[in-house]
Amino acid sequence: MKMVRIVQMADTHLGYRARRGTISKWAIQNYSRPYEQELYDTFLKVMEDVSKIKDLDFLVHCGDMFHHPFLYNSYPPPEPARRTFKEGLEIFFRNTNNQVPLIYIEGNHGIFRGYEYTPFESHIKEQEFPNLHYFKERNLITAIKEKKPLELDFPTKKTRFYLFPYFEFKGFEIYQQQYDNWIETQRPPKGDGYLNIAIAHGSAGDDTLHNKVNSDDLGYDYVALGHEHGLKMLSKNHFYSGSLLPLNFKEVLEKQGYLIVDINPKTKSLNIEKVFTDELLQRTFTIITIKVYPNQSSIDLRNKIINELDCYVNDNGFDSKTAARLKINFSGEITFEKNWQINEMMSSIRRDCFSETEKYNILQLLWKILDISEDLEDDISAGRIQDYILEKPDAEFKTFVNEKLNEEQSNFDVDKLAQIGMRALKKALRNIEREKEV
Ligand SMILES: [Mn+2]
Repeated sequence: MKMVRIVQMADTHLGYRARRGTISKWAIQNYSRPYEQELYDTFLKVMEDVSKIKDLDFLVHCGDMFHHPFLYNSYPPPEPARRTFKEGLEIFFRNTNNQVPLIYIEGNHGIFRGYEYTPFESHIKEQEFPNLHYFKERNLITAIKEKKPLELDFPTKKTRFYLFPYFEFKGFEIYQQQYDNWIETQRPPKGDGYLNIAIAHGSAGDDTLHNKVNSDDLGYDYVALGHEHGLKMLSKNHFYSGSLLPLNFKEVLEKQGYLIVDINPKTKSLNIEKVFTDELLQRTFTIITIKVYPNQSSIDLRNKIINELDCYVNDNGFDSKTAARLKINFSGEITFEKNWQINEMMSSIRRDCFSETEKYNILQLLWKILDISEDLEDDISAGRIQDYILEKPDAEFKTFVNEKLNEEQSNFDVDKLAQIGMRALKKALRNIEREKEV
């Protein structure tokens, strides 16, 4: 029995540039920054490699092709990002002779909010790529309005895709209800011999993935996910492929890559091969830990830091292709004075590194000061904050709302209001957690 073979990739974030604490150097003068260029190179290599995979039936990209625009930043992707994207498509379709469909759903990055026009459309014409199947937020909204599924059928391969472009359906009650109703149209028919595959951009972690997609509720044979940047298995048939390379220091601790998914159309059994593209990284991208002691002299501490950075001294000096991205975590017992001293010292060391480009091969140098005493009290997890501030946030909030409404003698649905309040609280707690993550 011939397997159906799908390659899953996601979160390419073309146009991403490492900014904070980076040296002011280009990869190509006035064109691309060093890490930005490395992402382009990696993407093109991956498109080349993937297009040569034998017996490939589908290439699926689960969203966030471009990094910009994002949220309230409405700048389009930089020109090199759009060029790279187009080149990637050309490589793929040329090498596959236009025979392999590329299915793309939009994520939360690289979209002009509130506009129907997308960066995809601003750079390529759909008719140039007859086997590109592109689903944007607008397609989803139309499907919801018309109460129709958003799906793509390939009868000759007996394979059907259900598309879930990114959508903040939880932002407003009215959306959530409509989405809840609509999602039932995304339930595959039973026993028609098709493989049913979902493609979604979102995550349960930030409430952007519907519970029915996150679970086995709808009975898909495979769920290809984007949004989380680490390659990971969520369940036996739910996978994030992750980005191609880590973008920030948090992501350095994860793996990234793409997945070659083989599905047996009869038994629906899966065989999943992970291809780790983070191993293609040309530069050191790492977190260094330095322990600080209470009565350590500043000369001693300075030497320790310089010692670490000496690993990145290069005979040829700065090289945009291999220059390191470094973050130093200072831990130990750090007094207020020491804290100030470290900041001062690191600023001057970074200045030196960045001005001695004939010596240091460093692209980015960041630091973070973790105080031991802070570590002890730093567990601002949702659970903890609820413990400290409110014992039973929902009940106490309900009492509070009830009292207020009684005072005003107004007549609202207390349960509804309490629900809204709890949602606001949870959102606030998530924001606290996110701020911690840098
Ligand atoms: Mn995303």
